[in-house]
Parts: sequence; structure tokens; C-alpha cells
Amino acid sequence: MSKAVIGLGSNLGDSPTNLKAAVKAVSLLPGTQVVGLSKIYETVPVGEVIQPDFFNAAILIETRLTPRALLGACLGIEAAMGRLRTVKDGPRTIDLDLLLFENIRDESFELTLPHPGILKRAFVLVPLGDLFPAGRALGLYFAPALRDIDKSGVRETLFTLNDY
Ligand code: PH2
Ligand code: MG
Ligand code: MG
Repeated sequence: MSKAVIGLGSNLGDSPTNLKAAVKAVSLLPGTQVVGLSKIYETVPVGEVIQPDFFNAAILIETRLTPRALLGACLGIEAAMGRLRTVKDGPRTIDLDLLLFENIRDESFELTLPHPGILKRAFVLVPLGDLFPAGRALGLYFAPALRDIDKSGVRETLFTLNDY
């Protein structure tokens, strides 16, 4: 089994429900178990696009899938949940980003591991801190980045993934 971390985001429709549905779908992938859940955060959009606030979270899984098969499965879940790719980096019902896969460092046309945005985005680092309180995730030491980053755009919510 391999461990992997997936980042989740949504800012269209009932976002907390969308996040939960996505976790459920991941849990149903072949040879895959969800073994850790972050809190759900409401986050100010990062980037150029003016759009609604996001809800973001992260999960830890164990899987027999390869990184590419897992990436493909995540894109399949996004499509099945009705994600339309209209505006680049724009609003979405669900976004599933493969952040980490074991200690793999790999860069190719379709997939970069670790995900290049991790250390720059509070909406990724804060949920990652829930999963790995010591600040080390599958070989990635993120404690200093989490400590130093501006967390003012990230608010804890009362929504939970616990009952996906
Ligand atoms: N995703 C983006 C662009 N900006 N901002 C927040 N707060 N959360 C996101 O998930 C997000 C974003 C493109 O993937
Ligand atoms: Mg994303
Ligand atoms: Mg994405």
C-alpha cells in the first residue's frame, strides 16, 4: 500500500456537501482507504480570478493505485461530479489535487509531485497541518512554511468530513 495526500476545494453549489461526496468517491476507488481527514476551512480565493470563497480540506489515503491511476481517478471524480472547466483557476464544484504520493518526486507533463503549490498556499498548508501535526508529510518538511505563511485568509468552519 502507498500513502497519498489529496487536497480538496469547492466554491460552487453546496461546497461542504461537495467535499464530503468527493471523499466518499475516493473511499470507493479500488484498493483505496481514507485514513485521515482534515477540518473544513473557508478560504479567501488566491489568484487573479474574482470568485466566491472556497471551502478547502485535505485527506490522507492508503492505496494500491499508482500515482497516475490515482490522478486519473481524481479527474474522473471531478468530471462525474459535474465539474466544467470554463475559466482557468475559476470557480469549481470540486477540485481534487494530488499533493503527495509517498516520497515520490517526479515531474512530467501530466503530474508533478510534490504538488508545486503546497508550500505557497495557506489553504493547502493549514489542512495538511491537521493531517500531520509535526509538520512532516511523507518526506515533505512543511513546518516552517506553515509557521511563516499568512493564514489570515483561512477560517476554520463547523463543517466536518467525519460523516462522509
Ligand atoms: N484553487 C485555485 C485557485 N485559488 N483559492 C483558494 N482559497 N482555494 C483553492 O482551492 C483555490 C484558490 C485553483 O486550483
Ligand atoms: Mg487546485
Ligand atoms: Mg486541480
